[in-house]
Amino acid sequence: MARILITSAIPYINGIKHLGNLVGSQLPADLFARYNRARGHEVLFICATDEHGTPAELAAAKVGKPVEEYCAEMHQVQAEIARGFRLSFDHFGRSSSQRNHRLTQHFAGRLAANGLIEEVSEKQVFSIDDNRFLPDRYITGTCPNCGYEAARGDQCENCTKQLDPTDLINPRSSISGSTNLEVRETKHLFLKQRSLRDKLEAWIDSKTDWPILTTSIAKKWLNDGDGLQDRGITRDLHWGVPVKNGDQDWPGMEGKVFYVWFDAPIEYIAGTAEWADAHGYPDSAWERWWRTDKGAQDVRYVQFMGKDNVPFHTLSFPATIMGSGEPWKLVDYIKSFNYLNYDGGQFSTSQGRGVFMDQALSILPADYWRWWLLSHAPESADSEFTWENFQGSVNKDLADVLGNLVSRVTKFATAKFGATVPEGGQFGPMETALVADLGARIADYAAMMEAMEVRKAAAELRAIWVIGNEYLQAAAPWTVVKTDPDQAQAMVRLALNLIRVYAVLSRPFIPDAAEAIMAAMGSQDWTWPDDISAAMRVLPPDHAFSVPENLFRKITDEERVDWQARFSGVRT
Ligand code: B3M
Ligand code: ZN
Repeated sequence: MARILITSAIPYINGIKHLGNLVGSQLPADLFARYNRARGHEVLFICATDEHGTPAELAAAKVGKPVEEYCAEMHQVQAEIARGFRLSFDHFGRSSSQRNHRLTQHFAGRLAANGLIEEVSEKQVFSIDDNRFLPDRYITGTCPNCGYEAARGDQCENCTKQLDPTDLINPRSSISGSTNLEVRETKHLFLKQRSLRDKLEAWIDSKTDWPILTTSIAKKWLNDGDGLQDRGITRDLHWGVPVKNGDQDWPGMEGKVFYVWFDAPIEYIAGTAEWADAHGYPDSAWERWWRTDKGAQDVRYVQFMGKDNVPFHTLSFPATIMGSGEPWKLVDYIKSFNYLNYDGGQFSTSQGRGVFMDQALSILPADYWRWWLLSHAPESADSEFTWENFQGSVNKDLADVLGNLVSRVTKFATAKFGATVPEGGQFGPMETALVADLGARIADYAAMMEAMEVRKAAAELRAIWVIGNEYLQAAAPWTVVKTDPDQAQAMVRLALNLIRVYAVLSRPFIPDAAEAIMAAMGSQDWTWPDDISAAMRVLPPDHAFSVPENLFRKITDEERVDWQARFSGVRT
């Protein structure tokens, strides 16, 4: 039994995530967690909401709520939707927790003690009417290059020129529109990542088994242009982790907070501590996952994220960990994803384009989405959601292949032999061949799951469903029953056992359907079919089963057209 720590990138608090966010981190992480639990490993799966930063402050202001209250509410909303998608987090924490405050301050203190923090004075735009410093992208003005009037302080959207806020003509605050701005001097802490560059490079080079998507992004940031830059880890904001050196005040840093990307990954650790607190466990319970001096040397730690998050996880967060000089666990494997596009364009949170997690659940059960998203995960390249493709996959894979097999077998068996597993006959050559084929395919499926090849694993699972259908087609118990009822009984007995095995194998992808199938089989035996011959005899003669109701329904053309229209515009 191995010990596996799994984290998913923690979603921002402001707003509900779309399906592209889901398939790029939380959902494949859940698949991997469920698979490893099914194999009997000790799994800890941690996620959280990422609550700090200007977007959270502004979203709260927009709805007229104190930011603490807004975050508490949105955390509940996101937790509820995660439950709806059956994301099996052991803990869904909050980066605003006291645990994260203390750990973030602790790490900053360690980095300072190790000479890795520099205090830098900068000039930044201050909005007198908003009474705050403005991050570059919250300053709007006319582009000096193309004359576009709504250019942002970091970049002009129109001509793509990178800008400095002081380049803008007629600059104004994007928050209030106020032009009452001035440039003020402010002091910030910088993490001297540059001095950790060689160590980081050696570490990344040692990860020869990582996906190319992950290492290529890391390498690009290590080597491009001037190479790895030192990084400001504090901000002039009100909402965040107050800047402290461990539990001591940091002179000159009063009223400032840590940058959201400094504290967010630390929440992986803090979230694990929150998990222990929630269960009343001592600190040793979470430290054995994170401290290599306290048990975590045996842990395999895997992270899941979209490609835009890779630099922070391959460079910045490891720099924090390494720079602390303490024996914290570094990630062992980073599974990253490309983007999922939506019907000819991009999903966009800011523009409300695409299907969002709450909307998805309001029209169809979680399993339908889980199956489509995972079987089309954007691994080797970006992938695209279209309603036609979604309808096709759900109707074929789930309804025609899996659902149809289950209902056909259980209905036929009930009609001919009653609602218990029939006892007659012996397995013949056809059954022996199926069992052998299954054994080989289950091994392939397991290998793909272990390698986190999500699409290939889905394809293997589908192939396992298909060979069951092919067997039934060839064996044709509904014909055989007329001439050799004993033989038909043996076929049905095998098929019922096959259905239970399908429940076990399919559960990481489609947990609700798998549980419904298992319940219909009158079993709770979720043992992985390592010994496939034995697995095909788990339901003995006379064992009672039932016909599961409405496992999957088909998506009609009418629905498809309706949804396509409904989700074509912009969410308000
Ligand atoms: N919240 C960005 C995102 O949701 C960010 C991830 C943090 S992971 C520590 O894509
Ligand atoms: Zn421009």
